[in-house]
Amino acid sequence: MTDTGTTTKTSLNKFEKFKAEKDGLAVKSEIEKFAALGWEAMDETDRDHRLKWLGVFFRPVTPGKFMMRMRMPNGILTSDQMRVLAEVLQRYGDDGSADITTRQNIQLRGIRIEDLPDIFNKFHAVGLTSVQSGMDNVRNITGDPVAGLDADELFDTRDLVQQIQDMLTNKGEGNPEFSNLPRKFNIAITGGRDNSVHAEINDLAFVPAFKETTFGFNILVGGFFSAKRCDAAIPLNAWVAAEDVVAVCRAVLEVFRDNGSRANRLKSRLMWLIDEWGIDKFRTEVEQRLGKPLLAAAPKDEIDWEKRDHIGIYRQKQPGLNYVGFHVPVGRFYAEDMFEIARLAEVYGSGEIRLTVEQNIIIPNISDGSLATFLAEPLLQRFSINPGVLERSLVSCTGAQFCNFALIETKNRALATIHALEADLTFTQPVRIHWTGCPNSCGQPQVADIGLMGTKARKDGKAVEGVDIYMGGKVGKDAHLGTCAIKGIPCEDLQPVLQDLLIKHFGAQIKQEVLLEV
Ligand code: SRM
Ligand code: SF4
Repeated sequence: MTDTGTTTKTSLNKFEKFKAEKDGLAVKSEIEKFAALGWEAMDETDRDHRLKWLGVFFRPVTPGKFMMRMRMPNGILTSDQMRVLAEVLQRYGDDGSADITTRQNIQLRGIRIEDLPDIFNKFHAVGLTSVQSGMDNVRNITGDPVAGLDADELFDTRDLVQQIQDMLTNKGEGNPEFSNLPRKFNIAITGGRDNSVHAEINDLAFVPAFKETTFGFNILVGGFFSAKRCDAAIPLNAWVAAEDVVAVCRAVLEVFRDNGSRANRLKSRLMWLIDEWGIDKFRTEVEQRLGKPLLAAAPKDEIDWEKRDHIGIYRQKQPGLNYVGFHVPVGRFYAEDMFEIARLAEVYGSGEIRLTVEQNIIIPNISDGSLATFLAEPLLQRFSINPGVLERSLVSCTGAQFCNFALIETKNRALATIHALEADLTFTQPVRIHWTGCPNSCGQPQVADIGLMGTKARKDGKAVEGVDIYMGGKVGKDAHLGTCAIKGIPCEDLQPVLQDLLIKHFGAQIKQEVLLEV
């Protein structure tokens, strides 16, 4: 690997140094050894960092109880796979929970190191992988959650997403070619008209566009959020046919791998390299790796719909079949829910389960005739197809319960706050509220109507948990990022501030009965 960017060998950051000493993927062959040793006796760099190459995250907040981040290409899994995830969690009782993530993915919690060999065997048996899902790797690749179901889609993203994942991970076995990037990397492909993957916040995104009459994708590059800087992706001024998407992913990643800065981790994401070179040089380098010129971008893309949330009952393009999206509050669920979801998908659908970037679930292929019985299932009383206006689009990152970067608790607070607001207000329009526990922005506050980012605030001379409030995020057609509008509101004072914003900017009204009480 070359290092032709601004970096020299002597200025490698500490992550680069430990990667140079031993590649992250090397721990794959040491799992039995770690399991026998136990987490306390393990080498700290293997435990705290390299295990993330296998999707296993040491949690300083719950030492000894690890988090596992899976890969769910296009956010799709089978009922057998969901059942295996549930079986893994079941063993951990109250310690075991799972989260649907903002990248259409699942994370498991409570995992013990001694169980890893057995867990990996179970994953292997049903075609699941967690490889290269953390650290300096490509994250879960997102695609349209209703790919292959939506009558209006322009392209079914499923196969392409799987092909890219297979290329990057050597079919889930681990691929050293792409396991030592300068930093994390996000890829999204959308084939529908509503940009359901938030293309603009990915390092590399493919959005549908016709070149004259031929279908393909315009390419966007460099989108990212970090504590230091957030940017929407910019056009590469390139259009690619579907059959060249995998090769373009490879070319872009090779350019990033070999030229991205390995000195300052705060300036290592792809956009920093694009800044340094300019988009024209970056494009030329990608063409060289690709071995052929890229065609100029199509003059317009086909993202011309408002974003859908997929909650509710929708007809599929296949006659007589429906997909049903239900809301999983802040994406949190447990082993018994997962067994139940697997059962419902098998009994009523085709055994397929889908996840959305809004941390919700879709079960497709439910026949008209079985819809009524499906909707009467007890699970759907808790995971509603018709949740409250604010709850419906609530998104939250992990926060202080499990994440040591967090400045505040998020998931429970997010739910309590919107329930209190829903109790007092009536709404005439949807309002998307996103919570994130720190400036890393995993909960994507910049894409929300109202984004809440954890911070330390001051109240009565004391440091308390607080939020910075972001406004103006727009998703779907003409997506753009919201910006910080109000800083440092103590969490305990947040509800009246949110109530005011909802009334002033989103047409909410105080309920008559609440007014009468006052
Ligand atoms: Fe994230 C680091 C959770 C999506 C930006 N993110 C972390 C860690 C691994 C930090 C840690 O070790 O504790 C968090 C694990 C907490 C835990 O126990 O769950 C974490 N990120 C998450 C998830 C689970 C949030 C969620 O509740 O859904 C999401 C997992 C996605 C997945 O399946 O892979 C998640 N993270 C995101 C996103 C949103 C997205 O991809 O659309 C972002 C912003 C977009 C981006 O990356 O450009 C995001 N996470 C970060 C960053 C800042 C990256 C940077 O360049 O500085 C960090 C910190 C880092 O990498 O150094 C981070
Ligand atoms: Fe943790 Fe911060 Fe990401 Fe939330 S935004 S999961 S608190 S790193």
